[in-house]
Amino acid sequence: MKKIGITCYPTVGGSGVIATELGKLLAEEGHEIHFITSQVPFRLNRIYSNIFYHEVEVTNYPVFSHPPYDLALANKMAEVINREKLDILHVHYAMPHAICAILAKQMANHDVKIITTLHGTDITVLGIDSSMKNIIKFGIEQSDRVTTVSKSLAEQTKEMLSITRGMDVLYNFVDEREYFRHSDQDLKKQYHIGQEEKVIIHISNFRRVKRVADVVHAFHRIAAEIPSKLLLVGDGPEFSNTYQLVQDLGLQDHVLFLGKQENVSELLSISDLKLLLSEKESFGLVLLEAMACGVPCIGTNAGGIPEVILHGETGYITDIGDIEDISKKSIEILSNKDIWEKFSKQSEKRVKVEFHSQEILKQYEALYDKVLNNE
Ligand code: GMT
Repeated sequence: MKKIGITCYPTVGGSGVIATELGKLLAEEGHEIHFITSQVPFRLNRIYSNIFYHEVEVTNYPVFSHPPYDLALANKMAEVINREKLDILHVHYAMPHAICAILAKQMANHDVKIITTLHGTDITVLGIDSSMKNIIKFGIEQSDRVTTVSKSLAEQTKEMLSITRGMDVLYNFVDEREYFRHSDQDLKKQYHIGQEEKVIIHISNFRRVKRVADVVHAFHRIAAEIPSKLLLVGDGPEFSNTYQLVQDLGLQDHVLFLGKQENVSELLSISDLKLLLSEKESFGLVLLEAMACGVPCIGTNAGGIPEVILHGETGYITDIGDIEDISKKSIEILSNKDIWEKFSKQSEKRVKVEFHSQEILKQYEALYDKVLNNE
């Protein structure tokens, strides 16, 4: 049994999901888990006797122009390392969590190993910002171990920040108890979608990098050929522009804006195709969620997406922004029952074989053993 501290952004998409689900799986294996975050992670939805939560409280005095979250976090980390005698502090995101962990390690009087998992945005967005580059590099170099969620992210990190140290690639995973194809098709009726209509789904935080407009443009062409509906799940900065585009293209009766949703496996289970057309995507956890529910995916040739979708086996990879190719390939999958069934089955199988949660859990546990044995 190990004592493991976990810090993540508790409300942010994929990285928060992976950090919390990993904490839950580790707790189920008997480890003692201490979440050190600003809010209870949103996926921590039940009581575990060996999961503890330590809230980072940020006090804002009038003399500070910005609340000192980073320092409050480092202080809390040091407090928890000392009091709970943590073996490992596993932080998700270099910025600022790895930096805070390094500071906390220096403040604490109990030895702890720091593991940093890179999820993407701190490298692909902040890594370009010269005011941040050096501190991100410092966080990566000073961590005891660094993991990335795809080979592509490891390569990009090395290239952009001139990192020479080794990094382990540990892929995203899903909880198979939640993500499987539910057979109840009643939801389709509830959304007034005809049984014969095809359902295309996109799930994201509607950031610019997700290129949701491409999803709508591709759907415009698909809907001209195949009776279908588009489910847009999530919310974010590009929501209003997307809404306007749907009106401008006259697609309002075919596009359902569902906002943020919790039980996406039920929505995925009524879906026939998933589109993720991002220009930056270190892995694409939403693809794995779809594949686990037997949904073929079309994704762009960006970041780690080609490590998740096998072109011509579980779905297709297209060039970023190539609407013609995306719609052509979508129509092929949706109109050919044999192709759809083959891709659907192979997607489910791929998730079970390559990304099984127990397998990824084993890889993290092996990494913890190595770091504690100074290997
Ligand atoms: O995709 C986002 O904008 C959210 C972001 C996050 O920080 O939670 O997701 C990142 O981490 C996920 C979990 O490792 C990956 O599956 C996503 O691909 C990655 N997002 C990007 O690289 C844009």
